[in-house]
Amino acid sequence: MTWLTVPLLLSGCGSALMDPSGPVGQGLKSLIITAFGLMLIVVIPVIVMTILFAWKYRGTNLAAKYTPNWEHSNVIELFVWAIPCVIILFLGILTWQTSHTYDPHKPIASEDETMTIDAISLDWKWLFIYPEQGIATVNELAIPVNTPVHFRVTSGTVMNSFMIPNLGSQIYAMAGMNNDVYLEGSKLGTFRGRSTHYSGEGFSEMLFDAHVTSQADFQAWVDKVKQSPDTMMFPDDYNKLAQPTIGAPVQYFSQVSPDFYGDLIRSYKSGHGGPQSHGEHNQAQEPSMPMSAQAAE
Ligand SMILES: [Cu+2]
Repeated sequence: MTWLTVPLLLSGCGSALMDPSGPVGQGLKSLIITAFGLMLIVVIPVIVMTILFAWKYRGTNLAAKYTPNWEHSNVIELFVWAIPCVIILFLGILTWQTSHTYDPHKPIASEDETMTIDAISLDWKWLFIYPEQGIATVNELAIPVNTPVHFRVTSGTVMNSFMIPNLGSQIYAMAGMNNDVYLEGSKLGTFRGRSTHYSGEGFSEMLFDAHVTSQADFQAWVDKVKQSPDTMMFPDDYNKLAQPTIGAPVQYFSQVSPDFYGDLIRSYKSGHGGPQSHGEHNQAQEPSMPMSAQAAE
């Protein structure tokens, strides 16, 4: 029974992870599978030997050699130390390299231009701002296929975590902070996105659909959003939207404030003297700098 349920459980929680739809997701999948295989090099022989030894040295097997004073074997020591050491070394190198290749803050190399989308977590919904298109949506995302997307991620409330499992890396959303993640969809389709960090009552319905569309369909979608009578101006429209709701419907906004994302982040800094007091970075456009880039400077 246990042996049957394990793969079922794995397939249940790993389906999106094991069925990636973008380059980041594919890289993470191959890391998981390679690491899993390497670890099985230790696990499988141990399981086999446990059964074999128990069988061979059972009390009723009078043919087995009885050596009550045996205590050391160089050959066994060599195997039980050398093989795991080599595997750990190899796993370490592989994980180090993959983690840096798929660093969430690292732009995706592509001939196509990277587009920017702001993802803002609220209680309990996602607000997406498209600064280049001048539109905003709640709980619905559309991105053109094979286009790298730079998600700037922040929160209007407590800490959340932005993730579209099919596309790859998750990243934390924190109020007053600018985090970012680069993702790309290489297959057409609709993928489930969510917060992966518990944030209270309405958390379980804090879900959105991410549509990876053709360029033409993306343009049609933008035009559709642009027909909405609603706007998303900071801070008035935002404050209304930010009221906690559970299971919020998809909403479209045909206009957004020019620097909505920057305004939202700066609103958290006013507590200690406004953006000017942040002089050590010397960045007028601070919110557009990812955390990693600030640290690197
Ligand atoms: Cu942070």
